Amino acid sequence: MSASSPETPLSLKTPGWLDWYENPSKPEFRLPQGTVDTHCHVFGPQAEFPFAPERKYTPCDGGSAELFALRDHLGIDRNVIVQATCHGADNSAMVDAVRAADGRARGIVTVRPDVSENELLDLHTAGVRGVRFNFVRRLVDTSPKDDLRTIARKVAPLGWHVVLYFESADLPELEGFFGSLPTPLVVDHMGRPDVTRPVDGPEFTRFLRFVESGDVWVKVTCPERLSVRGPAALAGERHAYTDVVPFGRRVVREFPDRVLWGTDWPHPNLTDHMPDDGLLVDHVPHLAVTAEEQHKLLVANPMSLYWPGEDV
Ligand code: 0GY
Repeated sequence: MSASSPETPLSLKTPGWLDWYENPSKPEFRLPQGTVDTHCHVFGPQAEFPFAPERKYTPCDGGSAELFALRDHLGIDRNVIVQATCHGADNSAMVDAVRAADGRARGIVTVRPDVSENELLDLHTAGVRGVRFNFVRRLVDTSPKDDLRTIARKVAPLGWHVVLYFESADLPELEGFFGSLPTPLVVDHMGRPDVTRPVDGPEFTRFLRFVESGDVWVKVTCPERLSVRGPAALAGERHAYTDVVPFGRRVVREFPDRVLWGTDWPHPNLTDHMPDDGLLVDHVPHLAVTAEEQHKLLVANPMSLYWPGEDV
């Protein structure tokens, strides 16, 4: 469906594009056995899986081989591979990666409202368990609610969930729509809080009340994307993105059974630095401070959502 012909010229990366970190450090924090990275992507490789014409950026390649190498390096067991917007609604790179993981990955797709039942069944068989709705304006042109409602109605019978990506300022406008969807909801990156605002202020509190209002799960992901302070740590310490910690910590404390963790590799659209993925793992024990919280965040919660009934 998407293989490029030998004549297809490869597109150049978006100017200023930051490539993923080549030699990530070994984390000090040992991830528990069975850890699931619930938010990562694959980019191409472009020669095999061309990027979508409607994309808003052209990334470097980041295929399944590199993703699985990182998985093994960090001590992760399984991945949930989320369709990246640079591939539009052509899920073939992501599905190919899920298949290559041989049972150790699940997928989240982007589909159009006219997707057929048979296409959805094929995706389910391949390992897909959710669909992503993206409301971030720099990534997608439109997100028509009627189309999204149609998609949600089609995937609900498969037991899938909807992954939501939005900016925190848009939650008041979107909340009613989210609440009307017939599936569990999984929110990317804690709803992208402005971490310069108080963690107990009205904006983040509103987000937490939204989480409380239904079957809503939260990815406590992307400190590197949300941080204003950045990766600077005290000399000799491996604790980066400290300004994001109170937000992640509050979510884990209030909803220990509905939080998920992930790397966001290969980290699309970062502009000031590319994180050392080893440091992202060392961020985890600041969010989930007890062994019980860590096991829920990293193993039990994602297993119940993506591999229900399966033992680690
Ligand atoms: C993320 C965040 C971003 C991009 C995408 O699919 C994507 O292109 O998800 C972003 O630019 O904030 O979750 O990887």
